Amino acid sequence: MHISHIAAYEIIASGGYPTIEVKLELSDGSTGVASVPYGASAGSHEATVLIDGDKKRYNGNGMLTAIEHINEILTPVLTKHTFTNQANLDKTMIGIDGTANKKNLGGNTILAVSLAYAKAMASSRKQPLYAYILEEFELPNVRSLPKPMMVTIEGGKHADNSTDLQEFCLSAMGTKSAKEQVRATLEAYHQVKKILQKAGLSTNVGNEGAFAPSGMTSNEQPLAILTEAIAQAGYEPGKDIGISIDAAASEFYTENSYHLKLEKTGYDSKQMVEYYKPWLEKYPIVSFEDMLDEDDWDNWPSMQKLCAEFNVPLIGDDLTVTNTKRLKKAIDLSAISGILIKLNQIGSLSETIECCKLAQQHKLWIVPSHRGGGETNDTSMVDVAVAVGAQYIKVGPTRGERVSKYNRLLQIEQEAHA
Ligand code: 2PG
Ligand code: MG
Repeated sequence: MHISHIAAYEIIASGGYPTIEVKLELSDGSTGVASVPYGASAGSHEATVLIDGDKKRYNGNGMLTAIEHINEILTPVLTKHTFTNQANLDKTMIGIDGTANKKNLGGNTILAVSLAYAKAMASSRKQPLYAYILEEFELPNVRSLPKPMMVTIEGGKHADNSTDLQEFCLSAMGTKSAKEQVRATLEAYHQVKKILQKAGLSTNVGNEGAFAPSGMTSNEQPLAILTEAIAQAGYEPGKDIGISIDAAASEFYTENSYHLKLEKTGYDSKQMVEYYKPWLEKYPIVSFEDMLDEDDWDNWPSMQKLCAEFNVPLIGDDLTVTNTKRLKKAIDLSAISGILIKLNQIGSLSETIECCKLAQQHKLWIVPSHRGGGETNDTSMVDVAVAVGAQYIKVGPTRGERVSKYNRLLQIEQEAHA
């Protein structure tokens, strides 16, 4: 079987700028369509998102160069070869790019083709995407589905005038079905809205469809609101639903100091770790993510040590960027106990799965995630999560490009029972 045709074109992502969609056809007529997202608080060690830079189109954010790369550089090579597996195809594209961060072709360019190929192959084999991934990468078959880590209050780069910390999530707990987990987290989410309204705080939403209230008085306030909402929805905080935080701390770290506007103060790394400690004592915390800067390697191990005392996984995102090299370093330093997975951080399906496999070997939590800059309705991240036996998927609660992920999860569960 070989690739007979690749069509690449711009579509609009949730941030209002274009992204790439690819439709790929195999010689047996099977097709796969995939699109890729981009971040708002992207880590500086991520694969390059190739944009045109032509200020006359979309403020420089067009994708015509990426599309030209697909048409003129990748397609002539990819349609000439027959690939025996996914890794082979991805390696060929990575080789053509020839850089560590995919700066020539763009991680977005390579990933769009990589995922479209995976979907076409899954269709050719009459398999759901997650089953194709399981088989193709010889992954162990994990039976439990990932739980929702639902971004419910957002700030940082995702919303003006809200918290300094980027995300406060409702994370489902226990062993209920995905259907019940989604229901529980959404019921608590609706209570959050009521609590905000009662407190006179706005219920407008940010990039990821989570509430972005202005007028918050501290970065701790959302924790109290979420805890109250869980109980008001009739669930037990810390048993049925808990709270996950993504500080996205690189966004408020400059000149060796973490600047918290709401608290009108700045902290060094050690003080920052101390700042978080009472939250672990007081609230039903399920996980922490990027609580320190992406290059604050010296202090992540003490943050991890503190989290371990409370049995709370510390997840790397901007720190690790779905990159096996950075993950290895984090493991060697005992800096984390979980990893966020974003396919476009590394820029191909094979490298994403390689990273997940390393995380599995070290018994780290795996949490595939949506992106805050511009998402699409593509749901590949959910199939990846199911294939690698992820503990959670991190996705916002509302807006089409977010609920498409939860709906894919529900569909997978439904099909497994059919
Ligand atoms: C994060 C993500 C997703 P962004 O930091 O985890 O919520 O944000 O895509 O903007 O990097
Ligand atoms: Mg993050």
